[in-house]
Order: sequence, then structure tokens, then C-alpha cells
Amino acid sequence: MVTFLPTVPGPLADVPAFERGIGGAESNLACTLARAGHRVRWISRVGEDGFGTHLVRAIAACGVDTGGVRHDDRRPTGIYFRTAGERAVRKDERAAAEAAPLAEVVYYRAGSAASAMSPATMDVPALLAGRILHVSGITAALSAGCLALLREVTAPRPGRPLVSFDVNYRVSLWPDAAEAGDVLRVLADASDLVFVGEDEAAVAWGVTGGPEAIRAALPKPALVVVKQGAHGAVALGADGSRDFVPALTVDVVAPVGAGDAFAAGFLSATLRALPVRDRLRHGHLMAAAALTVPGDLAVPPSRERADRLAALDDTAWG
Ligand code: KDG
Repeated sequence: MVTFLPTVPGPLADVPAFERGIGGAESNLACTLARAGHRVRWISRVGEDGFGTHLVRAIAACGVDTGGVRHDDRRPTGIYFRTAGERAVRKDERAAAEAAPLAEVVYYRAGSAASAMSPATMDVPALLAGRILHVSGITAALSAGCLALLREVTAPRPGRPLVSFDVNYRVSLWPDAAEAGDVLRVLADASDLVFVGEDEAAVAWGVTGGPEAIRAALPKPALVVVKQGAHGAVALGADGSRDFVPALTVDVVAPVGAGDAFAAGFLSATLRALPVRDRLRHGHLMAAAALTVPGDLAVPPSRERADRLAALDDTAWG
């Protein structure tokens, strides 16, 4: 999606002008992963319009292969507006952050080109061609065709890529919360690796007992990564393994995009076969970069720098 960010802080009702950027959970992840030096393909649909052209150019400029993107001449590119974050908040001010006004997000994506994705309109073999396929619950909410596509590409089949699923529960995209919970659970169950926020698990599935309770509610994936906001993240393996890494302390400008960046860092380290603890650390490093900019996307630390920081001993981390 094309994103419009306010040029001044404040409620959308009072913002006089917006700056164009790019957003969308999967393309955010693709851009961060490509900037971290990986070969990444983003497959989607955009309108045959200026916004579609801008989006594809901007994503390609991050180093992402956009050759599989289709332009739809009957439907527009999705767009969204959001507030940029009202104030800087430190990790140790978490309570204050939680009391701060929620970001406003307004989508114009009903009937968008991306919502016309389906097994019939997309190249399914191309989606299954990488080492990792990353999908998100946002796509599932867009249309019946999008959900059918996700079901198709996450179905068990010999030689499928590692399927990574970010629950990405967006309340405003799901008119029926019970349906959202069911759909997101089916997709999570079909995946090898699941990213889920503790808060999302509570809203989507009513699971409130912490990471272990979430893992118990999701027994199928090989690895479940539970994000605990400013506290940290826990990776729980089907083999009983448990790795916790605290989040970094940063001055938060805007949280949007941080989850995508976290998943990108985790997948980057997964592609490099690093231990789970380091995957979590790379996730936090990428997330920290995204948290400290107003837009969805930040330039991640270089691989050398990220490796140096990820190798700090436990007392220096956090
Ligand atoms: O994770 C960031 C996304 O939420 C943002 O880029 C927009 O994809 C988006 C959505 O639907 O919320």
C-alpha cells in the first residue's frame, strides 16, 4: 500500500498535509530483508495507476525482486493514512506509552488490486519457489480470494518452503472477531514458524496466560515466536526449547512497521542458520531501527554491525 504520513503530529482531523511513503506488512518485511542482503521476491497486485508505479519502484529500490507483481487496470492500489506517533516514549515508560492515545489508521483498500489476489489470479508455483514463504494475517482479511490463496500456499505439500506466518491481527479489517480468530488459527496451524504478539493472542484467541499458554494453544508449528512489546520476545519450539531475548531500549517514534522489521531480522538470521537466540536478537535490532522513524520502514543496521551487536554478552544487551 501507499502510506500517507502526517507532516505534523496530531489527530488526523487536524493534520493539514501528508507525505507519501510505502507500507504494507509483507512489503515492509521484503524491503528490510533485501536491505539486509538477502534475495527477496515480493509478489502482489497493484493498480495500473501512479500509486502502483510508485510502490513497485520504491520496493524495487530496496533491492526486492518485483517481477512477480501484477498491475490490475480495473482496481486501484490500496492506500492508507495514519498518525505518526504523538511523542517519544522510552521502554521504561511503558505504562505511559500504553496510556497514550492510540494511533489512528484509515484504510482505503476495499476493492483494491491486492484484494483481487486469489489462486486464479496469482502464480502459485512462483509463491512456493523460495526457501522461505512469508505471509501475514492481513492478507487473509482482504477478501475470500486472498484467504483462498493463503490456504493454497500454506497447504502441506512435499518440498514446500518453510512457511512463516505473522498473525498481524488488525481489528479494523475483521468485522467478525470470532471469524478472525478461526481463520488466523487455521493459518497458524498450517505454518512452520508463527509470529504473534501477546496482545494479539489475547484479542484473536482469548489466550491470556503468557507465552507458554500461547504455545499450548498453537501446538502445531515447529516454532512460535511470542512478541511481548517493549519487554522482549520468546521463541518456543515444538521440541520444548525456550529462548527469551529482551527488547532494546529505544526512543519510540512510531511503532508501525516494527513487527515486520522484527520478523525480517528473525528470518534473516534463520536464512543464515544462526541459533534461535541470535534470530531473536537480529529481530530486535531491526525492530529498534523501525521504532525510531516515523514511517513504516527504516534502513536496518548493516550485517556487520548487526552481527557485532547481536554478539554482545547478555549483560550488555537490552
Ligand atoms: O505492520 C505494518 C502494517 O500494519 C502497515 O504497513 C499497514 O499492512 C498494513 C496494514 O494493513 O495494517
